[in-house]
Amino acid sequence: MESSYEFMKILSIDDAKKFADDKVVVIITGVTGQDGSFMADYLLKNPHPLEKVPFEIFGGARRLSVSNHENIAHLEKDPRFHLINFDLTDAHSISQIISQLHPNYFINFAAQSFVKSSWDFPAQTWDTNTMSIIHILESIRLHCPSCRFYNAGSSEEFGDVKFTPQDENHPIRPRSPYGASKAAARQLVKVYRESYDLYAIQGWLFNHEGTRRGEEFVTRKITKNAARIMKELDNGEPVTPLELGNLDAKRDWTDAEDCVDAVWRMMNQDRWNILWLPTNPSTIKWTSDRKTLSKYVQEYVVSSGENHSVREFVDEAFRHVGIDGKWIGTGVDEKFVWNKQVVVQINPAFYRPAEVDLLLGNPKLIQTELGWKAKTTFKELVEKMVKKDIELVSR
Ligand code: NDP
Ligand code: GDR
Repeated sequence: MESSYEFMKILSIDDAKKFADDKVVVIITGVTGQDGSFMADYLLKNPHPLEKVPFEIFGGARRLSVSNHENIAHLEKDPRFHLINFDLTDAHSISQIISQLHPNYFINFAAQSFVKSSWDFPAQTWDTNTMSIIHILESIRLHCPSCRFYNAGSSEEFGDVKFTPQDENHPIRPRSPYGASKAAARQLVKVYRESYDLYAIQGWLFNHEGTRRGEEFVTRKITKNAARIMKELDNGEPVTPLELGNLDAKRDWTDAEDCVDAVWRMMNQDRWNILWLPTNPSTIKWTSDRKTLSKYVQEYVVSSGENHSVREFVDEAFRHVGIDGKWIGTGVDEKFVWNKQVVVQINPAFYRPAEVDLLLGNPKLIQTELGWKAKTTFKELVEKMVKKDIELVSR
């Protein structure tokens, strides 16, 4: 039976079960968001690394009053992709899905993912990002212990950084309720991995962006507004400046489409990890040797290994729309000016109660052990995002 929602069809668990039989079942939560939707695309394009059986992908989405299925609309007709009801704050929904569908992989991208909101909604951030991880881990332990679990960790866990670049040995020093929620989730994942031999891991992904990036995150905010301002100028209309907060913050921005490949490698380390594959290539099977797997699986830093300031991102994005502006002034009075028009200005409302000034990841371990490397350069990433926003604004 299908649900009555007007958006993409959402399967009941009973109907979903029929599709799950004898398949490699992958559950992707947060599938309406950036990473979840790119992960679904990636899996539908790539074969499973160890088994010849096809994937069946179940995307978890929560009910909202207004459709948010834009990122997955193109998957509606794919017979291997299904939507199911899922809410991280509802332990019952989590247990139903895991006990009934018996997933082989559970990839948790769902979260309250906006750092700035985490000061406004600290308890909701905690319930969504941390309490839920207990529910997922408990359900996996009880109903499906061979399921591989990935939880989306963050460079925000490093926060107030001690050394640069940050690698897997960097201490956890969060600066926001969001960072703290992910750091606590990491400890839970570790405890369950070690206590119950679960393949449960949480990578440290640094900022990653793309054409499906949420519009409140700074990169997408910049590319979207660069396209808007380009259009205003082309039409001879007055320009409404883009307002930003801290221009000095530096981030290691990677392409989200590159990052989902890294996540999949982390979830299949018996296929990709060059350190222990050669020692026992045929005996480590992905469902059969949980003890070995849980003992050896690693959590990796995933990043491009290069960082840029918000100011540099502005420069690059606006250059792509033909606005080669100049920065004038300092502090809250700093402005990006082109042809005597203010194009970007500061609004202190976008400052945060505590800032993470600089993040730069060291991706050496994942490069060496899993053969992953960011493919897209910073310039290519900005260009791709700007192009998409020009296309959207021109419709
Ligand atoms: P998005 O904000 O694009 O997506 C978040 C997803 O979580 C959305 O689909 C959202 O659904 C869903 N969600 C939020 N609350 C709930 C809930 N209570 N129940 C079910 N679903 C919920 O995030 P990204 O794709 O950018 O990030 C994916 C994950 O990776 C997140 O956990 C994030 O914290 C983490 N991360 C992201 C990084 C990045 O740079 N992108 C870097 C490091 C970590 P809805 O549409 O209904 O709101
Ligand atoms: P971040 O991403 O907090 O790093 O979290 P965001 O794009 O929101 O901020 C990056 C930096 O830009 C500065 N900034 C602004 N940020 C926003 N959003 N809006 C502005 O107007 C603005 N002006 C300056 C911020 O202060 C900050 O320093 C992202 C999310 O995807 C998390 O889920 C993820 O865990 C981390 O990246 C790694």
